[in-house]
Amino acid sequence: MTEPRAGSTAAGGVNEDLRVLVLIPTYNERENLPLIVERVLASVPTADVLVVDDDSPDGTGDIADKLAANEERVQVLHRTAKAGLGAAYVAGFRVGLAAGYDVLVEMDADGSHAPEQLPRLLEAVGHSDLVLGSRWVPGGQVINWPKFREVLSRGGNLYTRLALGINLHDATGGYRAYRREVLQTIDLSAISSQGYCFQVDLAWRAVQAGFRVTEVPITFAERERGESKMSGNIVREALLRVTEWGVAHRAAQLKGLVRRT
Ligand SMILES: Nc1nc2c(ncn2[C@@H]2O[C@H](COP(=O)(O)OP(=O)(O)OP(=O)(O)O)[C@@H](O)[C@H]2O)c(=O)[nH]1
Ligand SMILES: [Mg+2]
Repeated sequence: MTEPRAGSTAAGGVNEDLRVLVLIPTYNERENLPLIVERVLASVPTADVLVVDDDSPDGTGDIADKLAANEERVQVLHRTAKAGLGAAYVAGFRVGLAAGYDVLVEMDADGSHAPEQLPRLLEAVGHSDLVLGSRWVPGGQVINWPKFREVLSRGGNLYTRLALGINLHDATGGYRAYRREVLQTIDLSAISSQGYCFQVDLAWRAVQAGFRVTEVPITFAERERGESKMSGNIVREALLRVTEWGVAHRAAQLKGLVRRT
């Protein structure tokens, strides 16, 4: 049998040469974590998992430790206090990069991001640098979402597309796969955004750095157990910062235009 060529894909389209780390940030997800980890391990037999827990008061960190003790593909990063989704991901990215992973995946713990759809993202990351799991492209959908959440998400993404002039339909989504080069290029220490804004921030930096960003349709399901950490502040932060980036971007474009003429 011949060795698989670097960059070749195995059955199902997932490139088995790539080392994949799935980052799962958790804050009070004790009911959800075991099932989501089991589903990831089963869906992509070559992927490892890193749970990033912010000292959840409900003991999610201990549950994560038990999962790690039973399965060598699972690791845990314990952080000392709740510092937000963005900070948890940045810490997880650093660990994953240092450990030499080729692809780093973002996935919520609450079941909204189906691990069974991960092969689709990993197949796409074979020919792009950042793959966004997208609710708002043909084939994408949301299940059990209240209408106001859908309106907020669609509206936020439309605004982002217009403000930044990018052709992305779900820049706020949090189910994605990054090639390590993207995260090595972006200055992670400069990222202070949280929530949805964190997701837009990274996508925007990737686009600006010239990376290929693609979208694949996903089915997003509302969490069934545990509490949401969504808040008005998260929405306000995103609106404000996307506007700032949009204005800065348009000003830079205008300056370039004036200089040329
Ligand atoms: N480590 C860490 N994880 C967090 C923090 N805030 C949220 N998370 C996790 O990030 C993921 C997304 O948070 P959610 O509360 O589901 O936010 P959401 O998906 O916008 O809200 P829902 O749709 O209501 O679920 C979940 O896995 C959370 O446990 C945090 O401060 N630290
Ligand atoms: Mg959620």
